[in-house]
Amino acid sequence: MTALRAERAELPPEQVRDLLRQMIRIRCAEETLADLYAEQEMRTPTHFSIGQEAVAVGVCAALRRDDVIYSGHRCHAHFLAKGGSLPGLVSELYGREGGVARGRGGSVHLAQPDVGMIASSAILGQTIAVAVGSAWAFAMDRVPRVAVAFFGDGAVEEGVFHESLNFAAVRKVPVLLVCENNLYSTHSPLSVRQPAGIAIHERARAYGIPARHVDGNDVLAVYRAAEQAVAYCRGGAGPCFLECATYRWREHVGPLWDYDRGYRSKAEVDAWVARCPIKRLAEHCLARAICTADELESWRRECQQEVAEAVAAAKRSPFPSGADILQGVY
Ligand SMILES: Cc1ncc(C[n+]2csc(CCOP(=O)(O)OP(=O)(O)O)c2C)c(N)n1
Repeated sequence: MTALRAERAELPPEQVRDLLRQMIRIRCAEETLADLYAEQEMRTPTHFSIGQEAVAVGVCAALRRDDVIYSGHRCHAHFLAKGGSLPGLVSELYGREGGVARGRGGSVHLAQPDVGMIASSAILGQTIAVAVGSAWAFAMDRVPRVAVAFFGDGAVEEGVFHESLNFAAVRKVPVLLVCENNLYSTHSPLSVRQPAGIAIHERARAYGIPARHVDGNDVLAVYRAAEQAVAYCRGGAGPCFLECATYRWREHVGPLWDYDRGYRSKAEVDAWVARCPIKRLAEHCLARAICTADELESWRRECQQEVAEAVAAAKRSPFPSGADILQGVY
């Protein structure tokens, strides 16, 4: 596809450092929350993105603040990468008034419209249609804004995925469709759910949508692909599709490691952990003197401090009062 071709221009060092810091921050937030989950103070089902940070960070780095994103149940990384409030996320998981949904939505309903994180929803595929609608509105208003839908490989099996791609292609709407292919839908591997020999991005091409397969654990590759795709959408040419190959390290929902459930092996998880997107970019940066080991360590400490403060603030924040619990319910 000429709209999406591989290019390997070097990014400015400051931008590479920023990508690395953002991934470290998201990892630190999620690992801390996963550790704290055992305290049973967070009562929301929680789908961690640990291992998948490069997709969120690489795509969102290619967006402008007034571009919008939509996500699904695994939305923490998308929310933070688009500039969502960390204390707002943490308080939401603790079910407190200080949360971005005032404690009423939990982990799968993160939204912060002022930074362009419009909605996330646990109903598979639902927000793909809404993202297409947003993008169509941008096209009708003739404003150079782009909408992004993040979704998993499981959402590709929903009817709404196909309706949305068809409509987006026909109307040439400026939507970037980002499939995070982590190989599993809950505990079912791709091989038992989708026909063999047809990659997900090839199905997008069947709708005439330019589509590319990207190493989703290489944030630089994701960023470059997203930059081209976003330019294509913004220019009015229509939708674009990225299939990002990645892997979730923890269980489908919850904080644990789960190689004992019979659907994947420890060897498989270990192989993906070895391809950690943060480790890869850190090694890249150290080898090119883009950052030092001391800087890496201080970024980690800063993130830990920031997350600790967000957790403390969440624990101080009140629970929603019963009196207005129905506010926001339609
Ligand atoms: C319409 C619908 N069907 C089924 C479910 C149950 N469900 C929740 S998450 C999930 C798996 C999703 O897999 P995928 O889209 O690949 O995302 P991942 O969890 O791997 O990030 C399923 C089947 C749902 N939430 N919505």
